[in-house]
Amino acid sequence: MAGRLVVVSNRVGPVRGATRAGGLAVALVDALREAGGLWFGWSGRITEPGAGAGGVTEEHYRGITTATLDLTPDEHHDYYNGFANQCLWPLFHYRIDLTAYERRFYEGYQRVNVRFAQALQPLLRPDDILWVHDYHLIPFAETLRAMEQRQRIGFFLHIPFPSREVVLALPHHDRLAKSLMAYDLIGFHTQRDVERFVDYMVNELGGEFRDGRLRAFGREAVVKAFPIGIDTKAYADFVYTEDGQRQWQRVKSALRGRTQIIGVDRLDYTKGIPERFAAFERLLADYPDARGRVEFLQVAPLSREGVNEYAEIRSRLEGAASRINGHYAEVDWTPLHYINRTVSRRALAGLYRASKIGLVTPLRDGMNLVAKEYVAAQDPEDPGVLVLSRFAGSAWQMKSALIINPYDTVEVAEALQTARYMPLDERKTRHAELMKGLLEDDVTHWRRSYLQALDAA
Ligand code: ADQ
Repeated sequence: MAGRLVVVSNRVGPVRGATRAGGLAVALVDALREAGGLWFGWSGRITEPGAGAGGVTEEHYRGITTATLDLTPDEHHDYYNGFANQCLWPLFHYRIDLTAYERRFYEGYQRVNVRFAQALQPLLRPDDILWVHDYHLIPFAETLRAMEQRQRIGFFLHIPFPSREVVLALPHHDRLAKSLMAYDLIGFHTQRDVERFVDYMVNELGGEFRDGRLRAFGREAVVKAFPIGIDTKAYADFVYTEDGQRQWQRVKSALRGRTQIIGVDRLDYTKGIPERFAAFERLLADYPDARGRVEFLQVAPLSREGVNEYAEIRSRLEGAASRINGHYAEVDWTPLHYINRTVSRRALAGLYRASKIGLVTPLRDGMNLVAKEYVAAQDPEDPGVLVLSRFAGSAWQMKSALIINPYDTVEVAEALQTARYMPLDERKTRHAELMKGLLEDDVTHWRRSYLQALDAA
């Protein structure tokens, strides 16, 4: 790649060693390290206007520069909680019923994109290559283009692109579509997302699509799927770290030979956690041999607490958990363990390893990295079984999992029962097939292929 890499995302994560949180943050930091680069976005802080919210804070660490801005309370309300998380997020996950559209959200969204672009512009060099991430920043490139910036700029959407009828419910959808066309490369997780995007652009907005290139609004962009992966090798090694081993041993001895099912998600209504609880309840109701022998551990740290729907789903799950335990628990057996804390990545690997079944049931998900982490953490000689929603992007790659419809609790309960009794040979075969895919399409492959395509776009 020729120039310096500039990554732009809503939130800039920590770049120093052990504190690096999610898989995406790690992937981006690695990309920036490889080429040396700049990471630009929100600091995570909310500051009153005039109290420093306007300025850029620059930090340097091992060849990576981070440049961050604070949001004002209004910006945070309208842009982040409002348009991004109460409008685009639910809509793109097919939850029109939860989509709150307010004119001021949209205006705040545009305003923050302009302010971010204005703040980045003086830091840019003519041969930089920009990689902009996710639904918070759709208008970003168009704003930069209006400031005569001619660098190569790519966009990657981490959430699903919904079908045309759903997009049409969004006021100003065509305005946003036009903004997207200011990018040179528009990347999605799956070929299905590409197809839905192209269908919308061509059949609704009169675009033309040929040989992977989309023409619309007098502009041209390459449109392509780049399924994100995890750092598969490193993840498999997490199990053998001190934290991983400690967690694994701790759970194993607490289980006393029982089978553990595990679910791990940010607490979000797209992840299908209530449906998952219901499927587990069905397992206990329909298969009495599971009672006393199976436990379900759900780890779901709270997220986006400023948005109402997140408080609602939280109390709904607390109710369901206590109902299930109230009905089925014995003095020496608690069927459902529900934890709202974040666990370190290494400890999480230990939890996955101790769980004979990974239960991943989003109602819609761009990709879902938990499914991949669960498989990577298994013992190849005695692996657990992944039960995976057909509505996760990862289901298109992970065909050797037990693929289910998360709305059909009877089907999910059956899959859990199948997983419980799956013979070792079959578990090993499925796991080997899944691992082969995870090792080939890992996170390094994802970012290299994206950046190559951007370079060539
Ligand atoms: P998310 O919606 O956050 O990401 P996901 O892909 O599952 O969903 O990633 C979650 C990450 O958070 C995983 O790495 C997981 O280990 C971690 N995590 C979850 N719960 C945790 C806990 N209790 N403790 C510690 N870590 C925890 C969005 C899209 C996805 C897409 C990703 C990447 O919604 O569809 O896969 O971006 O593109």
